[in-house]
Amino acid sequence: MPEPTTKIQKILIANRGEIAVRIIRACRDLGIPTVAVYSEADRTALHVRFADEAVNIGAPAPRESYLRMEKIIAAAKKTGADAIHPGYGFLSENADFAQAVADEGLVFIGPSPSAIATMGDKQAARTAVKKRGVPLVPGTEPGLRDDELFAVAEQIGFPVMVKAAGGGGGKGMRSVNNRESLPELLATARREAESAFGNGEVYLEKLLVGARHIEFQILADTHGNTIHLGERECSIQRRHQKLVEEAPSVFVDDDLRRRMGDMAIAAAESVGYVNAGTIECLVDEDKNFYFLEMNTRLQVEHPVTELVTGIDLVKEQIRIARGRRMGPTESFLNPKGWAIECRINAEDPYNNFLPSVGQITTLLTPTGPGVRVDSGVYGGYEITPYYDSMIAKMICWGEDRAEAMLRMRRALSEYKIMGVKHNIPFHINLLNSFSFIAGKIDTMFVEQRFSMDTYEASPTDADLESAAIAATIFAHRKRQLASQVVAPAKRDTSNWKWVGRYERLHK
Ligand code: MV4
Repeated sequence: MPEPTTKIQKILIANRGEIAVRIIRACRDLGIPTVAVYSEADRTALHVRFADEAVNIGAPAPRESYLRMEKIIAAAKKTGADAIHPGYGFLSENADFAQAVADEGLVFIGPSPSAIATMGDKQAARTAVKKRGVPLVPGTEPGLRDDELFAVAEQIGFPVMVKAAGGGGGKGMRSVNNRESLPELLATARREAESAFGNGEVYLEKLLVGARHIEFQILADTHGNTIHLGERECSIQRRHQKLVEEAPSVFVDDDLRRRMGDMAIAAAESVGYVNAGTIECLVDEDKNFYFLEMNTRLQVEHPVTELVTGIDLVKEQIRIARGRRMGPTESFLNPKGWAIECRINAEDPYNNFLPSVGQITTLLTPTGPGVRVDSGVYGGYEITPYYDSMIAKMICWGEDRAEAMLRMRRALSEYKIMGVKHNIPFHINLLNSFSFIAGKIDTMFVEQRFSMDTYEASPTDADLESAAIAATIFAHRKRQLASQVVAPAKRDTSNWKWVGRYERLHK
């Protein structure tokens, strides 16, 4: 008997920028026509140019366009799209949107509204996964009175973290260092949570310091198959914006991967999860791991998993939404090599990462062996202030971590973006940092131990230890590869200088 399938003959992409382009590409590979939606500010955006059809959905502000469910559903109806891919951000983790799409007889390419709702309520998520034996950060149960919260805080010990049930991704969280400040911070957190998420519920967790942020990619089909595609190391971040991700993690050995992978599958199964999702964890120095939350969407950093597994995650999402079984699982279980992603943001790393707007006057995008660039921009494109500042992602693959890093350094040095400030100098310096090269990173690294002038400071004992580890890593590489290690980037790595040299050479 043939497998039951859901008809998907045209897909509307309810997003913009690089992720809309990424999804359109998967659709084109599958021979599925696409519909873009766009705001007034995005008339000339790349996703509009690449889609087969495009519908204007309103003013630039997301509340007037990309967050308007009814306009997006109307655009699908008008163009005859039978499925909607939400991408990440915007409506991607909105259970009401997933329900509204289904109510209109359209396919939501993602999990069920109930799975989104349960995982979206971070307390409900803790309760759900706990039933399957998933390890949680020690913390409070839902529905406690203040005196009960105080008692649990004493029991688990300070510092603790107050987290909003309706938050996530670092939103609505704050640390509490001592018992004296708890009552006031709790009250403030409730007020803020009520106004930010329309849900004043908060809970406490023990604050884990110096842990790594490691997440597992999950795929689940409608036939009861749930698998994981390994981990991504996401500790390189600043103010909860990830900047660099890699797969696998230097910290995860085969045994830890097996145990964390089993945990991630159990967490997804606890809510009957279907489609692609991510289990976020903290892992401490002793390799104890704890479930933090589940992201019920495709993530920005999904390409690092794609490059080490050979899986096209967007194709798999569509395949699953069609009711088909997942592809041959053996290929999922054989990750190969190493992948690193640098998020290219229009932000000035020399000025507190201040967002930069304006026209991209010149754009030269790297390519060559092991280089993938997922971009939402082109030369002449105007970057507006309405949306996030990520304009592209560069993902490099190598046989091992050293080769992936060397290719990333090569590609970063080729990347030329002029007209707006961008964070490529940050990435170049990061890839020259001893700690990063040695894999000695945690979630505090960028904010507390890295600066754009790191290479000018005298090295600390920790730096020297890292350098020794790095030297060992590089000693295992060919002399030819090691010789490509370039000098640390100074301020003169700006594109202006590069263009100047180019012109001198050719006059
Ligand atoms: C934590 C934590 C430490 N202890 N919870 C951030 C994103 C969201 N998914 C949960 N996050 C964290 N939760 C406890 N109990 C550390 C993080 C965290 C983090 C915190 C501060 C600065 C950067 C961070 C990066 C990743 C995770």
